Amino acid sequence: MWTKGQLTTYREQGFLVQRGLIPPDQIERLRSAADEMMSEQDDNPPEVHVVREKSGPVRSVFCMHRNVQPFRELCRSEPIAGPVKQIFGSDAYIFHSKLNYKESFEGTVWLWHQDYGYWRYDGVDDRLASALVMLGPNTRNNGSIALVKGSHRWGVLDHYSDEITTSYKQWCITPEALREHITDESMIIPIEGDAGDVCFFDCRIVHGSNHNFSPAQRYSLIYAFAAIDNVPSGVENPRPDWVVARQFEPVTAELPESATSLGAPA
Ligand SMILES: O=C(O)CCC(=O)C(=O)O
Repeated sequence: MWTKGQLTTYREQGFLVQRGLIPPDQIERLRSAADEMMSEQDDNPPEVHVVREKSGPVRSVFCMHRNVQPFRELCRSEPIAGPVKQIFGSDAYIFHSKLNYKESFEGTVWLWHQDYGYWRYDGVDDRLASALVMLGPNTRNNGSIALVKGSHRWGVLDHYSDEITTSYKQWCITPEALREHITDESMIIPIEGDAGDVCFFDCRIVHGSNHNFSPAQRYSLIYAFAAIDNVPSGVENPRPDWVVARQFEPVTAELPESATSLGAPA
């Protein structure tokens, strides 16, 4: 559970990093399950969806939170679900989840974007937040995520659909909007860390990450949560279930009443 100060920092910056939140034995179980999902795909649960780089290695593994036990367990545990419920001031469900893997020397960029730049087309409002759990070292050289502090207050910037840069069709912020808003390199905050560190971030924060040009693989696990009553609606061509979960099971961490009344959601 967060203190009032942590919740205030999250609301001001649009993100909060907690070091060593997940213990090494749990990280070990997550890593083994992740490696299994990446290598033995024929046996994966049917909803688990793998996306590969153009050059072959796995880029993302979606939807392990439903039936792959270590992933299911983690997103419902107090260290992760507790702060999320405080952020929303309500219960939450998993909107989507993915392991973003970057193979050494081959893992590719995530261009600058705001998650809500495309999630808004899924028929949800902006009461969404993510928890990025590092399952190994995340460094500038292996392509750790970078965030622009305070950018969650900029509104939704102009996005376009990039289908050229990587193997994954991605909604990205236009270069014109980037030049207008990110006017100094010091605004970019690299989030480096080790296994067990977690970065919680707002769905409107501008973020991205670089190519992995190091010999070390990068493992980042991202759970995206939505407030329990923020369910997709009114969309003509809904995206598939592996990327927009349509199961609204509440996360189960129990919180005392005092935890959700710390401050009104932004
Ligand atoms: O894995 C990363 O480095 C960034 C991923 C990301 O921005 C996203 O999944 O929205």
